[in-house]
Parts: sequence; structure tokens; C-alpha cells
Amino acid sequence: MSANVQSINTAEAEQELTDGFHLIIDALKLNGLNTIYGVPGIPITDFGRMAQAAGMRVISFRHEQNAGNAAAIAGYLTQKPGICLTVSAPGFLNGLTALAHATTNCWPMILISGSSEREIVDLQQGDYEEMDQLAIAKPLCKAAYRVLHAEDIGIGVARAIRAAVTGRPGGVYLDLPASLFGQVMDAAAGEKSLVKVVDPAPAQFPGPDAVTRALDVLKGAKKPLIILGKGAAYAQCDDLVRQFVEKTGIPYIAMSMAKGLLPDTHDLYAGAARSLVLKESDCVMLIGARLNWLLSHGKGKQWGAPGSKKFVQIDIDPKEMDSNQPIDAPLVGDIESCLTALLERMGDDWAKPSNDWTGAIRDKVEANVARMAPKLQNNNVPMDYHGALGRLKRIVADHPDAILVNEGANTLDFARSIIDMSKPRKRLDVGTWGVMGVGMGTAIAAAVETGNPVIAVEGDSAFGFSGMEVETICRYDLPVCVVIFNNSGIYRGTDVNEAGEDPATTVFVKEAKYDLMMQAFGGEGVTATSPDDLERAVRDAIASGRPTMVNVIIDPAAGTESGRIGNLNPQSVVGKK
Ligand code: OXT
Ligand code: ADP
Ligand code: MG
Repeated sequence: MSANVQSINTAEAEQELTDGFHLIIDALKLNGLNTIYGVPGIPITDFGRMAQAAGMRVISFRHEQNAGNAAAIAGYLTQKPGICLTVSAPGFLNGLTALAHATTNCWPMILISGSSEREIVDLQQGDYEEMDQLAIAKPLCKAAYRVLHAEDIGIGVARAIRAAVTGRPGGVYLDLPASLFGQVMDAAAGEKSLVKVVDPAPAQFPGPDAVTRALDVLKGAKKPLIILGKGAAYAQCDDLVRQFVEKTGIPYIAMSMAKGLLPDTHDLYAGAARSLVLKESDCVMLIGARLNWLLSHGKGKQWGAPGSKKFVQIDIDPKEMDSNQPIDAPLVGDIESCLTALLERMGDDWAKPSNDWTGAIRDKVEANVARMAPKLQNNNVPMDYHGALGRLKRIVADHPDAILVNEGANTLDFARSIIDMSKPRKRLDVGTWGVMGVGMGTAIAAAVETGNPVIAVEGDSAFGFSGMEVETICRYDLPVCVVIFNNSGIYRGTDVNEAGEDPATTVFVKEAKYDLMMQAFGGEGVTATSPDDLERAVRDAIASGRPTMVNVIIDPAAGTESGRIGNLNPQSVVGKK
């Protein structure tokens, strides 16, 4: 061996090296991203192992869509992008639905997928799990990036973080080809290449004119209404929201995931007079809520006479303004900055709405609450939604920090109006798309991110979309109690197919024993046939903190088609067969 070669070898031995695997882990950790939700496999199996060895929490799921839904809701809860890690092509596609869901809901998330070799993919030569993932992801998320060189990992991760959380939050795709993970570089240079993102979601202040205009419109209103949306819950300026509502004295309703921003028992909460306030108000102020389908686009019978209202809207995205209705006073900025500016400029002589308006609302609320109360006490067997949810309402009231996950149709709609929430970000549900299958991913992330008890109230159909994750819940021993509203079907369990032997499309196996699924993996499983059984089982589950499934047998005839949104079903002009 020549002297020359030896000296090179010695120098190499002395040079500390790093690689793509470690740089990605270091880049995430440097930015406080310490939890990954994913499914292992080629080319990211070792990455997951190394991340775990480096002290990250890596929650391994049974299907990427559920891992993605977990990452999406982690983003909503923490204001940091939730990370979902998948393999190439099929794993990537499984995660993509959740990335689109996060983007639609304005939640920050990064889907990181391993991908196949660029040279082969681009020539379409049939690589293992070949797919041009970057091109496919682009239209379904806020931004999409690919990193080809180890020295660009720091910048790639930084761009992904900033794109996810800045302005209107959303999903970002980060494409990492297999060859990147093993690329080697000098460790010191690698460390220098990493980027700690400074001020990832900068405050956005509204202009002074916009603030004056908004206050003028509110002052001119006789029957004002505030609508709080999940953007206001995401913003985590809960005290300001409360101060603003109370100082203005304006009645408010909360969109489903904004419930609990102020307690649902608050004097100004008009949730139980929803139809009245939407119709009768003369000015609506939207705070982190969009005038989309969930608010019938701000028009129609529900909204009273056309042109009878003025709109004030706070949103971080200027393009949201005038998207459905002309906005008289747009306040473009983050909710914290906007509310701070409004409160500062309101002065101490603010005139609250008249008692005619607030009193009429209170009367309606009290009448509706009183009308519902006896139904919630019922002890019917088989159970109906009210009897079962009446018990869960009491349990949630006794456990204000518990997180309620909710999906289904009737199970969703009844639970939303029956169960009062008293703290912010404690109600997590199907979001803007009304998507089934978010349940178990959401429940897992809620438990992992907060450590609080989780009660997942699930329609039996809704649960089926992500049901295999009960194994994940047991494996990580999470304090999740899954309460299945088992009416043996989608909407109802009573449909009959008159035309053949196959079951009707909306019915399931009758009274399936879902509780055995949790038992199969070492958790608790209980069947509840009465409200008393249900209450006992859920209280036991919360006290024990053990993974539990309560299989609640609901009267198959108790629900209605599509719950509260049956009107959205198209009708055949020749009638149903
Ligand atoms: O004022 P009025 O008189 O109008 O009364 C209102 C309130 O004032 C009053 N209220 C109260 N009264 C007394 N006390 C209190 N505390 C109180 N609070 C309120 O109650 C009424 C109603 O109030 P609410 O709820 O606030 O108002 P409203 O009018 O309902 O609000 C309108 C909306 C639009 C905001 C609201 O309805 C809403 O948020 N809706 C969301 C609906 C939604 O997203 N649904 C999910 C999708 S449905 C369907 O698509 C399903 N699929 C298809 C499918 C999906 N989605 N995804 C995928 C991936 N594949 C397929 C499927 C498969 S649902 C489904 C499964 C269903 O079966 P399950 O077995 O899971 O569930 P079950 O139905 O239980 O069997
Ligand atoms: P909901 O379904 O509860 O009505 P949406 O998801 O439709 O709520 O609307 C949330 C809105 O909040 C989005 O338009 C989003 O741009 C906005 N938003 C999110 N975060 C902030 C924030 N920090 N400041 C201002 N607006 C925000
Ligand atoms: Mg059902």
C-alpha cells in the first residue's frame, strides 16, 4: 500500500460522516417535530428505526390513511405540522387522502414519502412501486417539494414546515427518493446545512381602516351574531375570543369543532337557537369560519331575506373574502392580531345588543333545551340516540379535559347538538369534508399529543373505515375508549333489498360483536344494551385509562337517512325503486 493511500484512509477515518437518514431526523428534531405517524416498509423502514433510536416518538399504524389522519389532527392540536411517513406508490397514495383532508381543513401537516429511483421513474422503466409522486401530490396540497441531495435536506424540511404553517395552514408533500437516505456527507457540514425555521407563522396584522370599518358595521347592527369556526380554535387565542364575545355582548354559535372555545353553557351561546339566529340576524361576523356548505353558503331560506345581512369576516386568507357572499368588512389577518386590534379600538362605551335580541334568543335556547331534556333521560331498550347520548353528555361534563372524537351520520349529528363542550379543541370530528374514517387516527393522535382520555363516539359504519387501528391503540396502551353506536347499518339497519338475496346496501351483520375486536388485542370489550350499561362501561374505561371498546346496541330504526343533511341527497325524478 502506498504512503499516499494510507494518509487518505487515515483522513477519512478521522472525518466524521453523516447521511440522509440522520440529516432528516436532525432537521425534524431541530424544529421541534418529535413525533412521526406512519407505516414502515421500503425505503423508510430503517428511517423509522433510527428516528426511534434518536428519541423521536414513532407511532406505527396498520394503514397509512389512519396515520395521515393522525398527523392532520396533530397539526390542528399543536399548530406544528403533523408528520406522516409512508412508503412509495401505494403507501403514498394511502396517505394522500389524509393530506388532502388536512389541506381542506386548513391544518398543517407534512406527508413524507419515500419514492423510487428518479432515473427509472422518469423513463417509466417499471421500478419497484414506481410512481411520479410529486406530480400526483401537487394539486392536492398546499406545496410539494423533492429533495435530491443530502446537503439540501435542511432547506427542504424548512420549506415544508414554513409552507404548512404560514398564512392559511395546510398539507405539504415532501418527496424523498430512496437514494437520498444513504447519501453520505461530512457531519459538520451536514449540521451547518440544517435550518431552524425562525417565526414560521408570522403575525399578520389587519390594517387600521379595516378595523374601523368592522367596528362601524358591528355598531350599526341591531341583531348581530358571531360564528366561531375551527380556525378560531386552531389560533389558540382562547382568552381573546372570550373577551371579544363578552365585551361585545354579541350572541354566538360555534361550528362543530369550535364548540367549547367558550363553554356551550355560556349565556351568549345560541347553538340551540341556530335557525332563529341565522335567519333573524342583521349582521354576521365570521371568526375563522368559512361560508361553505356547512353554512349553506350564506344564502337560502335558512338565512332570511336576501340582502338582509351585513357580513364581517376575520380570516388569514384574503382570497376567502367574497367567496360566497360579499363581505362588507373584511379583516384579513390572524385572529389573535385582529381581535387584539378590535378590542383596543372598541373603547369602554361599547353598546351591547338590545335585550329584545338577546332575550328572544335566550327564550328560544331555553325552550329547545327544555324540549330535548326529557328525551335525554330515557332508558329505552333497545337504546335510541338520545338515551345513549344523554349519558355521554353527563360523562363529558364530568371530564372536561377528555377529548371527544366523533364520526358517523346520526351518531355525529345527535352527538354534536347533545354533548356540551366546555374547553377548546376537545371536540374532533369529520371536518369540512364530512369524511368517514378519521376516527381511530384522530383518537390515537389526540391521546399521543395530549395524554388526555379520549372518548371516540363512532357510528358502526364510520368505525369500520379505520377499525383495525384498535390493535394500534392496544399496542401503545392508549387511554382511548371507543364507543360504537351499533345500529347495524349506515343511517339505519332496517333497509331490505326487495330485488334479490343480497343484503340491502346500507345494512350490516346484525348486532355485530365489535367489543371482541378490542379483546382480541388485549383491551377491554363490553356490550351495552341499556343506558345504564353504557354509562358504567365508559366511566370504568376513563377511570382505568385502558383501551376499551363499548359496543352500544342502538335500535336499527332510530336514525334517519344521512342524519341532518338528508336534503343533500339527489332525488330521482322517476322515484326510488
Ligand atoms: O335551531 P333548529 O330548530 O334548527 O335546531 C337545531 C339547533 O338549534 C338544535 N340544538 C339544540 N337543541 C337543544 N339543545 C341543544 N343543546 C342544542 N344544540 C343544538 O338542534 C338542531 C340541530 O343543530 P345543529 O346540529 O347545530 O344544526 P344543523 O342544522 O344540523 O347544522 C347544519 C350543519 C350542516 C352545520 C350540521 O348538520 C353539520 O355540521 N353537519 C355535518 C354533517 C356531516 O359532515 N356528516 C357526515 C357525512 S354524511 C355521509 O356522507 C356519510 N357516509 C358517506 C361517506 C363519507 N362521508 N365519507 C366517506 C369516506 N365515504 C362515505 C357514510 C358512509 S355518513 C356514513 C356512515 C353513516 O353510518 P354510521 O353507522 O357511521 O352512522 P349512523 O348514521 O349513526 O348509523
Ligand atoms: P369551520 O368548518 O369550523 O367553519 P373552516 O375550516 O371552514 O371552519 O374555516 C377555518 C378558517 O379559518 C379558514 O378559512 C382559515 O383560513 C382560517 N384560519 C385558520 N387559522 C387562522 C388564523 N390563525 N387566523 C385567521 N384565520 C385563520
Ligand atoms: Mg350506523
